[in-house]
Amino acid sequence: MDRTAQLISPSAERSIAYDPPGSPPSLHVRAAKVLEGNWTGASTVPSRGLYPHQWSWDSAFIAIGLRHLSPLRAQTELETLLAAQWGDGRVPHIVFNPSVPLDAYFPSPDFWRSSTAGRTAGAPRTVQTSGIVQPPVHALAAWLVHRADPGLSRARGFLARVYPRLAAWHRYLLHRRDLGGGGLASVVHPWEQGMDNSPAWDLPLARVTPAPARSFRRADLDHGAAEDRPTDLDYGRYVRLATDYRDGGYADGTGGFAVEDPAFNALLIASEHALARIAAELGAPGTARHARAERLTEALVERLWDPASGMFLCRDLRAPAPDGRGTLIPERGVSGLIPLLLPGLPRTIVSTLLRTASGPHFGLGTTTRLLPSYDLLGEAFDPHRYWRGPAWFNTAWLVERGLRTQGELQQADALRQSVLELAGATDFAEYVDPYTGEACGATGFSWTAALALDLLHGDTTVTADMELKGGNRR
Ligand code: 9WN
Repeated sequence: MDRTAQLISPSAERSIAYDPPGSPPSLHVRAAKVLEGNWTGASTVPSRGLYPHQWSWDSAFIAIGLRHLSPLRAQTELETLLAAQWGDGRVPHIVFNPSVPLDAYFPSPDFWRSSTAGRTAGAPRTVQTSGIVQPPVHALAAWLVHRADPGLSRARGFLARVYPRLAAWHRYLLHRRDLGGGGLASVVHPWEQGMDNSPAWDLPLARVTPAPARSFRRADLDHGAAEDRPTDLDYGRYVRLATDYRDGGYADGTGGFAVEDPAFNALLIASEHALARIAAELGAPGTARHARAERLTEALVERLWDPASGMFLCRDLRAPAPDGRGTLIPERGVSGLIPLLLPGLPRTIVSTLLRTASGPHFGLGTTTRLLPSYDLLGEAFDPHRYWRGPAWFNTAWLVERGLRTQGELQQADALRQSVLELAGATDFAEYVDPYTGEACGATGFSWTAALALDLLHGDTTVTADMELKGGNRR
């Protein structure tokens, strides 16, 4: 950790505010303790038992919450992740902690073999990582972290250091991952999109031959109930896709799974707007990036908007289709609501998305306590199985930000309230039953604590578009 920064800025290490003796600990104190307990010295694990390394999009969400406790730790979180970036620009989905035993998590570093199999793609030599990526929330997080303490950020040259890495990351996604040729980035593995077991993957995964169950040993079942986790068959397919990618030297373009996902691309667009703001802060014009973000928003609408479903869907690029554009996957996932984040979304689409969110498929503010990950009326809906129905706190946070961006303050306030109540009541669960709010998965989960902190301290008095488009309101 950068000791000088602590001298430069008195706010670099804000201490946890302690409650008066005898009173129950506040949500702030409890969330801060979760993040304290999951901090390793340079980054934060998502969960001590289930996920004992650094995860990419988790770290971005964690930094967004950490900025309210320690802007320095929030900056460090992102810097540690970006230090493991590959030469081709990809930011790996896991950065492994060498002191954790190999059998604590599968797939472990000896599966990915990043420093050898990833050599041509420029994998780092000194740190072991996975070879796939996760959603690009990082530029957005860097921008929000900077704004929490601009003095500290400028004194440490935080933005100047992270900007070239974030720009290279976006270049990788926009060039190497435009597998559909329509401008959007594709994911090549369900783990890349972050909603691993979504029913949206069932069709594209059905074409993948599973690796035999005896060829690997799952570690997740040591921590979670088998009926809540992905099946062995799905795990076999995840392993096959990752093995093929590794054995091809992590080169992009030929894999059996290629999907354009609305949340992944919406986050890329929001982050592109954030990069424009970062560039402007560093004295370079951000106009070209804002313009690119607008073009990407048009491509998102053109390729993934489905008027009949009233939301965005995923496009399966490997599905046989006469025009070679692949086909839309007929499953409604929460991913298709996340473009609400985008300031440039056409108003008619916004109105339709709002109707879909509060209608029978998602029950926002009506039948559910927290926004489900998948269609309540979908055939595959299961309120407890991983990403096939339960509610996650990061997607609720994204939709809350989206509602505010679109000026839907009442709905945003109600969602904010549900997140805060359920995060506290479940001891910061990894996810919850969308109807009952019952805790599922791990507790003491980092992004649940971090995003609860963010909503606790965030500004709710303006339409908080996270200052992505300029026109700084402060
Ligand atoms: C695979 C760490 C990660 C999250 C993902 C979540 C889960 C891993 C797993 O945990 O994925 O990356 O082993 O299931 O689905 O969103 O980043 O919290």
